[in-house]
Amino acid sequence: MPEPSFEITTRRQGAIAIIIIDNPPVNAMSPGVPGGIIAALEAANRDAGVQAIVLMGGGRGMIAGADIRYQGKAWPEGEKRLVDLIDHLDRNPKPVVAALGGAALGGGLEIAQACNYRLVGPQASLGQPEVKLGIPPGAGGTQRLPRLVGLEAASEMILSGRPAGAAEAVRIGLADRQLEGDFLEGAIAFATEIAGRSQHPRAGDRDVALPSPDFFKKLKEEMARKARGQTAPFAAIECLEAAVSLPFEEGLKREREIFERCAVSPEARALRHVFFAEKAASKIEGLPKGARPKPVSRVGVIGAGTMGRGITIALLDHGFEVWLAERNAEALAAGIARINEHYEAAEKKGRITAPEKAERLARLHPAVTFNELSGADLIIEAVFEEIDVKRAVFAELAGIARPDAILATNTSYLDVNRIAAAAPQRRDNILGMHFFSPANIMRLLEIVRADHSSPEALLTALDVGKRLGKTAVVARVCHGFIGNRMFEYYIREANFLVEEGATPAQVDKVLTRFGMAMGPFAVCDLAGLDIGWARRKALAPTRNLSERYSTLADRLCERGWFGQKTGKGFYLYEADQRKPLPNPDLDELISVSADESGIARRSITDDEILERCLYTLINEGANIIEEKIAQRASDVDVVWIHGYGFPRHRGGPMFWADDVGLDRILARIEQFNRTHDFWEPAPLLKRLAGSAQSFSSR
Ligand code: ZOZ
Ligand code: NAD
Repeated sequence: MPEPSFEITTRRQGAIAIIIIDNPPVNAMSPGVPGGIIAALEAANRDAGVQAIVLMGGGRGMIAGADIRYQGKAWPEGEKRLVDLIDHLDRNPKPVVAALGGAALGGGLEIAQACNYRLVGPQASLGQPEVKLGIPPGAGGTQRLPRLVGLEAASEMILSGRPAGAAEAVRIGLADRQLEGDFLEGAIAFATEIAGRSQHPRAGDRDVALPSPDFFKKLKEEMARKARGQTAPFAAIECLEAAVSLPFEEGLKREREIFERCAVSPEARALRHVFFAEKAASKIEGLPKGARPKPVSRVGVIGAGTMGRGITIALLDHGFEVWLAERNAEALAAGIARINEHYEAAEKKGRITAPEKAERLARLHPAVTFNELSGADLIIEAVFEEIDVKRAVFAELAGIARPDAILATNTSYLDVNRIAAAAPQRRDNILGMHFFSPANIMRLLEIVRADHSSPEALLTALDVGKRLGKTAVVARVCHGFIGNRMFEYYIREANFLVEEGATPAQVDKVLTRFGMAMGPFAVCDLAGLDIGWARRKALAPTRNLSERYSTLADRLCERGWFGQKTGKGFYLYEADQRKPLPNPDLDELISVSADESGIARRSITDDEILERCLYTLINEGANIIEEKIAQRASDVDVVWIHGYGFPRHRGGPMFWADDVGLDRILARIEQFNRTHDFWEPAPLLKRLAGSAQSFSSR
């Protein structure tokens, strides 16, 4: 861990001492910082000329809370902690004003709550995001926040982790005032105004009222639905109950006990891992120091199908100017009409206003020919998943696009190097930008680094992804990149299990109970079974015939059962309904498929389902890491959390594998391999398990 280099400085203006916390980049409470602030407070208390103290973050004005790198780890012996600072603030003899110009999160907001007054600047963002890290607030947040803003508002903030902006903070009583103009001057003026008062408010002196007798019961029911499988939200509710049932000091003690229990939980470790994994994902190895993204404001999108429309909406929602092209005028008009419908519906639901809708649509330009894309900084292709169609599009673009424009393909599986080779003179500026469906909603963006993709092209794609609010992960070229390549093994295993005796409903139940957003069969029905069928047919000539293959999904497609879109797939769907019902005709197909493969069907345990579906995922993840398709094991975790609904609180498949133990996973895979003879353990998994290492070391 790098040595923290922080500075706590005190300035004086008249009777006001201003303590500034500088611990770049986010002014977290690293070792030394709480102690430094306590020392500065004590010095200001000793100074007879000081009547009030302003406490604020330096730089962008943040106080980002605890240093997450130290959570769950030993704190340096003898070093003051965040809670010591908060205890100190709570009984500081001179009034303290927290001046919050930027984010005050977690422990940062708890510091502010222990101050007598809170001021916010227009950029302030005040939140208790701890449940997102698997812990309840642990430095008084669950006891002080309800006393400041009421139990309802406090519960909402603590259980959702959603930060409040400046205006909301003032409205709910979390902040005393929003400052306009010079922030420091405003804070000093406020401190001067309150300095002479004989009494200063203290959160702990207030009472907490219970909004209704069944308030906590309802909250627990709501969390049981929203936070399936997680413990931190329930721990936070326990703390909030203490705020109502116990005196303030007792409540603080109770909160601390609960916090300490949670800080070392598997959930907290997993969520901390994901926090840092997401930050790491945006770092590309081996780029020259001076490389910079190119500016992008005008984007061309080719193909107005499912993905092209979603990508266009995402771009319009985030301020880009978009030229949308299709293969003919009808397809273009149909695509534009669907985008209009999307915004109409969004307006009707109150998600956007009429002027916002008009402004977004004004930035959408139908491009009747590709020539109209000649001014674009970036062009994203989302045409049919056929290599020749895509290569023809890129060859045509080569003669039209600006020489420095970045050209991206949204292909799900195809070889981006072959696509780039269709425009060889531009191959440096070509890469994959693999969005997930629905592209305006799903957070994952796989950036596919082709052999010749330049640093600028990669950084531009990353920058655009960030501006779209996506979590981007860089992958190298292979069939299906990181996510879809692993998904194929996962689905294949789910099909094998059904052939052997499980039901789709049983498989889906086991995986959703584990925490997956949806089960594999429900996902296939949603995506459309025809998509996988088309790919299997295309790959049939090169398929290794010695490998086990389930014909089940093909049989469904042969009957025209494509899932939700046809009302029938692994499940049955009533008109306009998404609720999966049992498909009574499925059993027969399963039997035929099993008979043909010579499989005697048996009863399969939930444990076997979970192990086989997830271990095959992990096994392929290991191959992807070994082949350097993913830069690091944690990138695989980020892909699965943001693209495939893997439960965040389990840290992603590779983190979870480390937790289960790689030796155990290897032993089970070897056992399955003997029984079913279908997949080989990955060499990397064998090596790591054999040397008691983990994926986290990669
Ligand atoms: O970084 C954004 C953010 O939201 N950070 C997380 C803030 C958060 O979750 N704070 C709560 C922490 S938990 C807590 O405070 C409660 C607690 O433990 C109570 C303890 C009680 C003890 C009881 C004992 C019995 C933020 C909005 C702040 C800034 O966003 P930006 O987009 O401007 O910057 P990023 O996200 O790119 O971050 C820049 C670098 O800073 C690192 N970082 C951020 N927050 C951190 C942190 N490192 C340590 N601790 C934090 N809290 C971040 O990883 C990134 O690092 P690099 O290396 O990638 O540059
Ligand atoms: P789609 O069939 O819904 O849309 C493709 C569109 O491209 C059609 O509107 C078609 O008219 C248009 N088109 C075809 N050839 C064209 C050409 N030469 N010039 C201009 N337009 C042309 O397909 P989709 O689901 O949107 O998939 C598009 C791409 O995105 C594929 O590469 C696919 O693998 C990928 N993708 C799809 C999903 C998904 O879930 N649907 C997810 C991620 C990536």
